[in-house]
Amino acid sequence: MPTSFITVQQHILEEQRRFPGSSGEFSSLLSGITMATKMIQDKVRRAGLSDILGEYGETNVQGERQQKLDVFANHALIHFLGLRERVGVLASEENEQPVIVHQGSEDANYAIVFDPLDGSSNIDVNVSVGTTFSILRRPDGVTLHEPDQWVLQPGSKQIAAGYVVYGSSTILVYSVGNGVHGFTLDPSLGAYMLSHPSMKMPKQGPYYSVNEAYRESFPEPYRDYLDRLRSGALGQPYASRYIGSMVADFHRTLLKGGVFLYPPTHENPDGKLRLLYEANPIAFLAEQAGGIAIDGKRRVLDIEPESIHQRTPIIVGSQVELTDFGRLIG
Ligand code: P6P
Repeated sequence: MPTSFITVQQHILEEQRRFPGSSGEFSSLLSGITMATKMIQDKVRRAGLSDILGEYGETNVQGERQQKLDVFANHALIHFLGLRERVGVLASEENEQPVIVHQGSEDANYAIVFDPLDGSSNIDVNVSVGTTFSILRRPDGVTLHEPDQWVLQPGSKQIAAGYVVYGSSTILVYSVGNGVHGFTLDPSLGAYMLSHPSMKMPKQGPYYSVNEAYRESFPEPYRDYLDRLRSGALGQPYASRYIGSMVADFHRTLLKGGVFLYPPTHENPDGKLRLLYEANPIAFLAEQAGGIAIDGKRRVLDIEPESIHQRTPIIVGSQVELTDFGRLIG
């Protein structure tokens, strides 16, 4: 059957045999993501036509001025994921503390961590934005009275992760640990249709992606690395591509290969991107697609988180570029 006739629901049903202890759980969890992101994309597509643009007038836990779409996206995800009785804890970029969903329910044994609208500062200028998510199983012996412990787990414990990029089309990319698969939203059907089965990151790519405005504040090995990419030392010339929206920059890297990096800077010495709901999901997908994701020293997925909103440097991309970086850093 052509891939275009396989919906994400059908695909999930086939995949969930591989979802640990699944009994329809994964399809229920992911349907919460698909429902919420269809509503988000509807608002994103019409942002200029309604009063959804602009600032909400409040500041979030990150100290960032909340865009109205941020708030809408956060509410949509909390609502639809909160309807799933197997979900016990939700943690969002927009909320300082985790949200306990099913107080006292013995059936609740999943936590979902998400950034409802990554790159939201780009909304007003019509640049791609995205939603990222990470699904974790409740650690043995942890109760709903310890919600932080549900989410403070290394990325290697993710049982599923993915993102939705709201770009020229709306694409959901996810993995349950059995490869990476992409689904394009068909607006006429209102369904995510399989469009990118078994995605594999090219072993080397034509692009490097970094905010070069901060070059002088990168640690020296990062500056040396960028010089190597530009000098042809990796056997080919590179072009620079930087959207300033992590999901879009990673999506291009996944499809075309190359490297996306957000190094330590003077302003963000621990990097800018958040470990739990930005770096971990894309690191999980990168590795599942044959790529590599490190924080400059170790696998992103091996980092033991200490706080929900902690940041990390990230260098993620193809085998050739990441192996070269590893040799440089030593
Ligand atoms: P800078 C968007 O605000 C974001 O969190 C990521 O989506 C993106 O990769 C990064 O920040 C861009 O940061 O400092 O280059 O503007």
